[in-house]
Amino acid sequence: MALQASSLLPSSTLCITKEELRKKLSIGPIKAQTAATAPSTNQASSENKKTLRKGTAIITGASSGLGLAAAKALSETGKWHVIMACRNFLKAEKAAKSVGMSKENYTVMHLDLASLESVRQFVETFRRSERSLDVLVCNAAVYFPTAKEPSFSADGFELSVATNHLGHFLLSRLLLEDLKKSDHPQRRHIIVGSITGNTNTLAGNVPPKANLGDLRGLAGGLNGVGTSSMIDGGEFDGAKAYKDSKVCNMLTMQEFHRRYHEETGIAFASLYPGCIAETGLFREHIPLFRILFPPFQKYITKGYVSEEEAGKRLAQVISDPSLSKSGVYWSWNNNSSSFENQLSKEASDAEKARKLWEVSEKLVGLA
Ligand code: LMG
Ligand code: NDP
Ligand code: PMR
Repeated sequence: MALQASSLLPSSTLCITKEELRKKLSIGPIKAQTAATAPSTNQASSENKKTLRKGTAIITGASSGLGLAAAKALSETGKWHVIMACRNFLKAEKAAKSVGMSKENYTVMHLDLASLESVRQFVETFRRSERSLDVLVCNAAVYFPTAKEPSFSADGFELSVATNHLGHFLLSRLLLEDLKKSDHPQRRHIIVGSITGNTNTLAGNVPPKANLGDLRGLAGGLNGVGTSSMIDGGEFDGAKAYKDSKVCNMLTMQEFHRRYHEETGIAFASLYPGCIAETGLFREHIPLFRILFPPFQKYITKGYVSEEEAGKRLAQVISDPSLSKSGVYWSWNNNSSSFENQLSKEASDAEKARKLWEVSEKLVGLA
C-alpha cells in the first residue's frame, strides 16, 4: 500500500520521521479494509461482510477519559479499528499504549476541533487512508467552569461552544458523505450529550442552567466583539457555555436523524453515560471541587460511574446490535442497563434544532 506518510498528517502537526509516522499510524491493515469495501464487493451479502472485515470507528478526544475507555473497550473486541482523532498526537499514542491497546487496532490522527481548518484537514487525511467509515463518535469536549473571561478558537468563536459543538458540527457534516458509503451492518453517528444540559432533571437544574434562548449570540458569531460570546446573547459564564454546548450536541443529533436517517439508514444517537467524576473534564475546576465531586457523586447522588464502565456504555452504543435505534438519547440505570431517556423540552425542540443547524452551517462555512 503506497501511502504517503506525509499526507496523513497536517504539515503543522509534529516533527517526526516518515518511518516513525508510518509505524505510528499502523498502516498495515488498510489493505484488507480497502479490499472489503471496494465497489465490487458491494454485491456480496452484508451478512458475509460482517465476518469479512473490522469496522472503523472515529472517536474524537480519545486521548483520555470516556473516549479512551471506549477506544480500549472496542479494540479489545478485535472487531473494530479505532481512529483516535486527537489534538495531541503524542499524548494519544501514550494513552493508547498505557491502556494496552494493540497497534493493529488503532490509528492516531491529528484533529483540533478548535480550528475549522484542522477539521477539514483531518477529513482529508482520513480519506487518504482509504478506510471505510462505519461509526463516527463526537466525544471530545472542554469545560471552563472558573473562567472569568471567554477564550476563543482559531476562528474567533467562544472556545467551549467552538470545540464541543461547532467543530463537531463541521466534522459530522463532512463525514456524513463517508458514512453513507459504508456497507457495515452498524453504521452510526454518536454524539455525547449530558444530563447537565437537560433541565428536566435535578442535575440540569443546578445553576447556571442551559438555555440557548433565541440563538442571537450564536447568530452574531459568538466572538465577544460587539456581540455576545454566549449562544443566548447573555454574559459569559463558562459552566453555562458548556451546558449550552451539550444542548447543541443533543439537538444536532436529532436534526441529523430527521434529515438523514430515512434516506441513509444511518443511526443517529446521543447518550449520557453517567457521571464520570474523575476525568480530565474537570481539570480547570478548583482543587476542592475535584476532591469532593467524586465522593459526592458516588455516595450522595449515586450518579457516579467509573471511566471503564462508561467506556463500555459508549462502546455498546457504538456497536451493540440491540442499540441500533436512531433518534435516541441513551442513558443507564443503576444496574447498568440501557434505556431510551427523555430529553428536556429545549433539547428536544425541533424548531430550535433546525435553527441551530442553519446558524451553525453559516458559521462553519457550509452555507
Ligand atoms: C456554579 O456553582 C459555579 O458558580 C460555576 O462557576 C460553575 O462551577 C458551575 O455547574 C458548575 O457551578 C454551582 C453551585 C450552585 O453549586 C455548588 O458549588 C455546590 C456547592 C454547594 C454544596 C451543597 C451541599 C451539598 C451537600 C453535599 C456535601 C458533601 C459533598 C459536597 C460536594 C460538592 C461538590 C459539588 O449551587 C447552588 O446554587 C446550590 C443549590 C443547587 C440546588 C439545585 C437543585 C435545584 C432543584 C430544582 C428542582 C427542579 C426539579 C426538576 C424536576 C426533576 C424531575 C425528575
Ligand atoms: P476528558 O477531558 O477526559 O476528555 C476530553 C477529550 O477531548 C480529551 O481527549 C481532550 O484532549 C479532547 N479535546 C479537548 N479539546 C479538543 C480539541 N480542541 N480537539 C480535539 N480534542 C479535544 O473528559 P471526558 O472523558 O469526561 O469527556 C468526554 C465526553 O463526555 C465529553 O463530551 C463530555 O461532555 C461528556 N460527558 C462527561 C461526563 C463526565 O462526568 N465526565 C458526563 C457527561 C458527559 P486532550 O487529552 O488533548 O486534553
Ligand atoms: Mg452535578 C442528582 C444528581 C446529579 C447528577 C447525576 C449530577 C451529574 N449532578 C447531580 C446533582 C448535583 N450536582 C447537585 C444537587 C449539585 C449541587 C450541590 C451539583 C453540583 C454540581 C457542580 C458544581 N454538579 C456538577 C457541577 C459541575 O461543575 C459539573 C458540571 O456541571 O459540569 C458541566 C457537574 C456535574 N453534575 C453531574 C455531571 C454529570 C456533571 C458534569 C459533567 C457533565 O455534564 O458533563
